[in-house]
Amino acid sequence: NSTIRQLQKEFPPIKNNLILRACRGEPVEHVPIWIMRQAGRYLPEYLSLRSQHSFFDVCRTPALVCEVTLQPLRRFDLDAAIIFSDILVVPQALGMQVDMIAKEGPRFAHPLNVPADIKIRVDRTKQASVELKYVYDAITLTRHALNGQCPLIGFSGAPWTLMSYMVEGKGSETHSKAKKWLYTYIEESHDLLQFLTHFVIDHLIEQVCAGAQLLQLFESHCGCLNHDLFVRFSLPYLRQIAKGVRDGLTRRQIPYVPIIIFAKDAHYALDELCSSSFDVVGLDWSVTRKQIRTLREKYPTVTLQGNLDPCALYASQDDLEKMIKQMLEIFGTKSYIANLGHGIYPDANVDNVKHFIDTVHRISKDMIKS
Ligand code: 1CP
Repeated sequence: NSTIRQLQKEFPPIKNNLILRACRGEPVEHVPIWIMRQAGRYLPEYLSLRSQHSFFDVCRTPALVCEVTLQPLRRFDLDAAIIFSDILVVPQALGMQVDMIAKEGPRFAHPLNVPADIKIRVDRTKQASVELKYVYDAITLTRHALNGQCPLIGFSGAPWTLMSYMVEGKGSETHSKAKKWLYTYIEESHDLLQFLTHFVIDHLIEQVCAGAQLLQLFESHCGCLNHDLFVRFSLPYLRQIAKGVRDGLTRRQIPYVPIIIFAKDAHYALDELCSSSFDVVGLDWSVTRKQIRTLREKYPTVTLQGNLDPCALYASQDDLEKMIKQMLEIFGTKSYIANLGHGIYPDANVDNVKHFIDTVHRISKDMIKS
């Protein structure tokens, strides 16, 4: 612990803290922007590195994580870096085998079919600080390499999203296998979600100890839940994480860092999310202008993030500019972080990504000045 604190003291001073100010609702010169999956397959330099290393080998090698995390920052004027990792490092840390299959995505060798599998496949004695040390080492290295250019975001998958992968064993349209647990193995589902919650809290706190300056929690699989299932099987654990990270950092005497909740497709629960003590609520691209205006009126102290359709990057630069202007007019320039409304696609046009970032900066700067 003392080594970590020593290292933290030696981190270079921050030059651009716009995104941290936006999280706190403080004035900014222009709206900060980062892009979900900004390090990834749309960048030729990422593909070139990936042709030599497997996905999880990159994740487990701090020097490669650092390189890939910095790649988009060399091209674009981004206001945050996000550590290169994956939400599925958590099930791996618990002893589950997950492989990344080219053109398909993640695959679990032995998913959880019935609750009895939990005892065999999930090792509850594992500790984040030990199993995921490679993530924390990568964060410390990258924070130094960033040299204060902008803040570094740490992240984790949320319990329901992790559980649904552990049961389905891969991506799914309906998540019906995982949802079946919520109707048939109710107690066992809560037990697994509760265990994952404690692990995720530890994982997030360790990332902050290692140097993460902002956190994002990904609850990506809300589209297959309804309000009732969300309130029972997702929301209580999200709230525990917000509180658990806050309390854990206080206990360790580490300054608080803001937390972003990105619950994809939870358009039915925006009120609950905005009143859950997260600093920032990320909105996916399907949230309407009307919903955004209502949230702004009801929750003026909650910072919002989002929500340009990732496919808008296929549009002409003139059309893109119109959409950006509209987005800035709806969200406003205060308590706002510009982003896409989900991860960028592998065929996104790099010039349009640059145009998106520069245009958000230019237009918001003019709006703030006038
Ligand atoms: O071949 C490759 O290089 C793999 C592509 C890839 C990348 C670049 C995967 C596989 N993961 C990542 C990195 C990643 N994943 C980051 C890095 C930081 C960044 O630049 O943003 C982050 C934040 C994630 C988070 C993640 N992984 C989520 C939550 C976000 C979301 O999209 O909703 C999810 C659901 C995953 C699982 C995952 N990992 C990879 C894929 C293709 C998927 C989705 C599979 C599916 O369910 O269809």
